[in-house]
Amino acid sequence: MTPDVTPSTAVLTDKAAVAQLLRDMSLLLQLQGQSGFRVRAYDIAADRIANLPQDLGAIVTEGRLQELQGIGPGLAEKLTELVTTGRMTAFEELKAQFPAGLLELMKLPDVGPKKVAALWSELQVGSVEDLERACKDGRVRELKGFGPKSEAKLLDGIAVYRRARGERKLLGDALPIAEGLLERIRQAPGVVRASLGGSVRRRAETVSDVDLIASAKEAGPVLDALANAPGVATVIGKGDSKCSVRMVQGDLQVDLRVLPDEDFATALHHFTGSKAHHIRLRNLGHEKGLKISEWGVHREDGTKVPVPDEATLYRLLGMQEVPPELREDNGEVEAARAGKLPEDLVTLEDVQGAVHAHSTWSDGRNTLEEMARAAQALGLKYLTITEHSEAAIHAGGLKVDDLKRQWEEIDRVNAAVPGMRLLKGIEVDILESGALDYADSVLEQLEVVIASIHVRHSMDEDQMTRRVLAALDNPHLHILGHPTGRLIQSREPYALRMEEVLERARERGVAVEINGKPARLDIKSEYVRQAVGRGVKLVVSCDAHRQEDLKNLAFAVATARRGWARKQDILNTRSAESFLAALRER
Ligand code: DGT
Ligand code: CA
Ligand code: ZN
Repeated sequence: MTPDVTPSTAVLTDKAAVAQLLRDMSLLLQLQGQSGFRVRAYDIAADRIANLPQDLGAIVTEGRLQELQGIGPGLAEKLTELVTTGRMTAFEELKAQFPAGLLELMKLPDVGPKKVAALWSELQVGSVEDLERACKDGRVRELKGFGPKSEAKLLDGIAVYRRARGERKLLGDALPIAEGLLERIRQAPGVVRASLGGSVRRRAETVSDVDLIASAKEAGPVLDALANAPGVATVIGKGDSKCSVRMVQGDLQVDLRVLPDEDFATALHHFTGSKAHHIRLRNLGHEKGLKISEWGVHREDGTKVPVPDEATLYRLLGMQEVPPELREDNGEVEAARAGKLPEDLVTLEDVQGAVHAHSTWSDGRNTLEEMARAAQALGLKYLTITEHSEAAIHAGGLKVDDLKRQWEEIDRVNAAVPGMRLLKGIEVDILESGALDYADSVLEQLEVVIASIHVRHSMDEDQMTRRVLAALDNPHLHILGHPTGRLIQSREPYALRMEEVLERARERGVAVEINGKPARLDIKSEYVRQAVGRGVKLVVSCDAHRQEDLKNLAFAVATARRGWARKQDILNTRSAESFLAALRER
């Protein structure tokens, strides 16, 4: 592939993925026997990119890579190629000189470039499978620096790695890749319609893969568009109507199915799932003499019922159309049959202001003005600035004096960016006692007070519930932040009696946050539904620590929808004035 020299649009902007490729490049150079500056330059650049506060795509398209320390003209050219095309020719050429599975060895725990180099040059170990065999045959212990113990450790490491590889991916990692590919598929020759399917379309918290569905007279060129897409690591399989690939980024598998347009709606519906939702619909169809399957809807005599869109399918079954986020067999089928499904679930377009943002005043990467302009660019009217409070030392928590200087800066930015309003807020720590980290005399001066727990997660259920209830009793509190403290796949929620917390929030008129950070999604959709049922006020938040994080709002909205929240349930769908008033209603 020839490098695209005009840096037009960026296709691979994930900093972690780019940094990983640079580290792989460094390893391959070492395996080739090179050392010194050339090798180190890739590692230095990898660190630079991984820790870059700005948007990588913008830096590349604006030709500003060389302004970064440690990135010279040669590397800048290669990086530009990588970011704008998804490939780096120099890397591809070097990689072709080694077995395909060699780089994968680096992903094993405690395996670095030195070990990979020894295993490859001494034992011709070129893949995880080779290494497993070599360990089991007792050949690895013969190498200098390895012994029987290292063989056992490597085998354990392989088991850990294989388990992790089977793990589900965060929606926040998969969705941008899926949307990029969908855009490409839509532009492929002959495509009539195309959509996301599966758990990604349902906006599940985690997904095992990406499902794409498209319609076209001829499937071939559409399947090719996926197989040749930038960022594809391997084509796993390709047939007449289906193509599966694995992406460089996140090791993510993507399946595309292409059908004639008359089958699009039923196929899309089938591959959107969930399976549990389908089973219910199939049974309903059966009662009406209709057979619903992957292949469409058929009458008992075998004739096909035309189904131009999903709405038609639901109409045939005598029910309201169910939005994809609700298709989990959690009562949506009964509600849709009774005509009781909410038709005004909150949408991203409904949201007027973003809640929960940090700036360089605490642990954020962008200035207040940068955050304000980025929020405006997304069409928002206001942004709640909520830095950490004094107790959050590691997150750059603000002292009361800092806070006053920050308000002056907020006034300045508000004057400089017309049409955008930064609200003066705080994310105040809930201390162990349940007291808030600032005195009431400070809290009462703030426009928005969010309170969250950041330390002492491991109290027992009674203690933790008392702690949160005490915080909710503070008359200056407006919003309870990330209420359960979970991090998806890495930290369990605190032990907490959520029903009591939601009930107290309702009594006190405190809103509960739906945090949109993809690893948090806190509260989760099941609790959103409970909160809506109890009449608890809710906000959707971005928990932004840099300007790109403002997009997290979309994940908060998805979680809200999965919890059946309507526009009226979410306070930041209102204007700034009305939002502030609603936070103060008791
Ligand atoms: P995932 O990939 O685990 O995150 O979740 P899904 O829902 O995307 O599942 P996936 O990719 O295995 O299949 C996509 C959809 O295809 C699924 O939601 C429903 C449909 N489907 C797959 N296998 C079956 C099946 O055995 N029976 C029925 N009724 N539908 C299926
Ligand atoms: Ca799937
Ligand atoms: Zn927080």
